[in-house]
Amino acid sequence: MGKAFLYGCATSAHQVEGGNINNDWWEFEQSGLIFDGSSSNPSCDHYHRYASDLDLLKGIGGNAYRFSIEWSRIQPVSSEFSQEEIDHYHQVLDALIKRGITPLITLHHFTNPLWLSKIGGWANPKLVDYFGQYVQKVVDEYGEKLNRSTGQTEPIYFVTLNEPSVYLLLGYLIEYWPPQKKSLIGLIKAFRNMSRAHKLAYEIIHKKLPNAKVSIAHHMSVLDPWRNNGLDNIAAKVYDWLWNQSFLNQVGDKLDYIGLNYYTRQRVAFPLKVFPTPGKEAGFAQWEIYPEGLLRILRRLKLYKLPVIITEYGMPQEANIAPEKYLEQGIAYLKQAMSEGIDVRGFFYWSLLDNFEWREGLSKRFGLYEVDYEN
Ligand code: IFM
Repeated sequence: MGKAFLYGCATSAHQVEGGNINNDWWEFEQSGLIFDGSSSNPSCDHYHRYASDLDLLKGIGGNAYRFSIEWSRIQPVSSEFSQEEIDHYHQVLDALIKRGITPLITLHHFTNPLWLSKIGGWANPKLVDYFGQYVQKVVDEYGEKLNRSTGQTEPIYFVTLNEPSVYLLLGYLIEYWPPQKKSLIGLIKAFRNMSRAHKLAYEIIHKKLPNAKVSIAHHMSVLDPWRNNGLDNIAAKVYDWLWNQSFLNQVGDKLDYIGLNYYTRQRVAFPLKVFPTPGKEAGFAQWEIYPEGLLRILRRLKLYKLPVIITEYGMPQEANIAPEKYLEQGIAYLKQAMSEGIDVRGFFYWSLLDNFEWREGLSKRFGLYEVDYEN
């Protein structure tokens, strides 16, 4: 892994860019399903303002930026890649390199090109090969530039899939996000196809870029039993395995590091009831503010004997604690983990800017920088 500790912020294309009208989320937004009636267009207009946004990151001392390439931009239809959009991300990479900011590139952050959702999305095994073709295109297009910028000695960082377990739960079990399914069979198929897609992408990236470091951004929560009794303990262990471990273990042999997205702790009661600690529900997401959970999760990850990059850490703004306090506490726990010998190589705050918080819309804010959407 690289010499410098990666220290920066994360965003995702659909949440910040504006104008992503060829994916399944845009279609979902058009059906009036966003709670505050907002939409992802233009959001922060990062598509046009990325350079000044990167100056903001640089201005607070960031040396790394996690962002995603929007698949539906560069491959708007199955038979065609858009050179214009490919060039856009060339420009974003140039802007990062010019500022001395290390990119960490996410290849899939929840959105799918419409032409893929129309053929059944991730439940369709064809997605694995399509994802492979897209990843091949990305490394063919940007590989040389990335290699040159690292002098072929420093790593080139990739996240293949952002939070597959969140995607699978919300999209295939509780009908909260597209594709709004409630199907255990669909979920199992999508789980399998996503893990196969990660493994294929891992091989494709390494073949082209031997210096690459590839992982997923895995959402993990502390899951404590509600009461200290046998049944709640068993329920917590079962849910912990499903939520925190199943996908990670499935792809564990094809990870160069663990990308960890950490936000909160939840309680688990028998038979499988999951809820925030009563009285500690904070902000719209009802997430308990529990920064020490970061240390607890990092200690657990020692088991995998892989370096860790914290690919997201953040909190909703109305959670009754100042974000700078929450950030300070997170960094203190991170330092504690490192002093215990846990190999953490980077920390990305979610998020650089307020942005489109999926079904909760623009009014739910996570940014270090506040965005005035009217201007
Ligand atoms: O906004 C999301 C992001 O897309 C994935 N991780 C959690 C964030 C906050 O909910």
